[in-house]
Amino acid sequence: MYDLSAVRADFPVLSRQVNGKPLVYLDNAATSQKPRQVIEALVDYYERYNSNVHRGVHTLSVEATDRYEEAREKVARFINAPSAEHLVWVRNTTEAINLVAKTWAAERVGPGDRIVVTEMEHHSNLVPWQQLAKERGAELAIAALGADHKLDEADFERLLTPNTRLAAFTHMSNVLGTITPAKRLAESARRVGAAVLIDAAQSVPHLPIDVQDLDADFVAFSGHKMLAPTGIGCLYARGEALEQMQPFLHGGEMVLEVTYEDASWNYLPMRFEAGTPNIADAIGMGAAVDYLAALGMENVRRHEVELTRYALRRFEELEEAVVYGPADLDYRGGVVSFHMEGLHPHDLGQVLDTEGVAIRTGHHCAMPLVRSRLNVPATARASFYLYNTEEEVDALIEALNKALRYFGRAPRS
Ligand code: C6P
Repeated sequence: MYDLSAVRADFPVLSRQVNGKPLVYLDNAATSQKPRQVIEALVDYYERYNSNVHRGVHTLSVEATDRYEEAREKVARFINAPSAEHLVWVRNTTEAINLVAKTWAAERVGPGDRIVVTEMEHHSNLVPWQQLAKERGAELAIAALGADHKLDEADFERLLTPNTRLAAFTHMSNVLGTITPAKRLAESARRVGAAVLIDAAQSVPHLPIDVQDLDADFVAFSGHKMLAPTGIGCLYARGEALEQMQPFLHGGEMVLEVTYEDASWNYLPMRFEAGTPNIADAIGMGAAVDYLAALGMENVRRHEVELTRYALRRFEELEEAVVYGPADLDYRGGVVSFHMEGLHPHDLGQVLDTEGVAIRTGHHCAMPLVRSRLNVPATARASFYLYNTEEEVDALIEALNKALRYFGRAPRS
């Protein structure tokens, strides 16, 4: 295991106070905090070699290009992609999924075809498919969750018909923390000839990931949830899948030869990276995966399992709390969504903020799951990361008790 207090010392924001209390940051599923090493990588780029990439022969441009491409290689190694050519830089998971929907899928999904998703998708992995299905006269089939909030694998299998072109599913739910058996699901989808897209926004930051082992066609994730800056993310695509995709944006960098009449496309993955890219943040993402790799993703996962086990135990003390998500920690990440009887999550979030505790409240961009499946307008959600501690879980529980007293839901002690 790693030294938790040394890790915490790397994150400047963790030493700040909020409303006169030490910050307890439990909104990591929304975005993670950044270690000094990532912040310094950004400063270093802007102070020493700020320049455009793939364009200049001068020293700064060569340095920037080298660091930018090195970052791509680091991320490729981090997820065990066969090579960096399989990684397209995008802004975030949402853009990665839309890129597939607007290119690969738009050309392959037609009337009568089927796309399979699950009941727990984030809007980013639901709305693009819902809209594509509408445009193309295709059908969107939704695999159910079991009573335990794990994916009902039998239902998923049942929906995989020979006309299924794509199975697009989350690897970890941002609301329930549910981890899906992505490799098994991908194998099942392949058996009917469907392609596979994995929304790995919540899994790449928290679990060891091997995209070759998962054997998916597409894997989408965001840098900002894994210690990297905002505005940078990745689409991993299997070689054949990328080869088959037409570019989405046309312009500089994505072309090889241009005449007034026509143009030919650049090599992979640059074909999908039109215009000046987000150089600094890509380099920052390289620094982020260096940091995660040095800790070891098995250690990150182990730490979060123990913290989640502890949090779930402490939540049992709160009679008023309905906690969602699987009890089986093999199928659960560090996310605890809950509802307090008679208390609106938004009010709860505000009271917790006065105690320095940052959680997210709302539908978490998974409105159908929260409203139709969990049957509540919103939930409160605490989400953990590699730097969170049991003392912070205690602070959360204490703040919740305070909120209950404040709203007259518990005896004043
Ligand atoms: N979930 C949350 O608070 P972007 O915004 O593109 O980086 O990530 C979208 C996304 C896609 N899939 C899953 C499973 C996600 O959790 C998210 C982002 C954040 O839960 C912000 S809504």
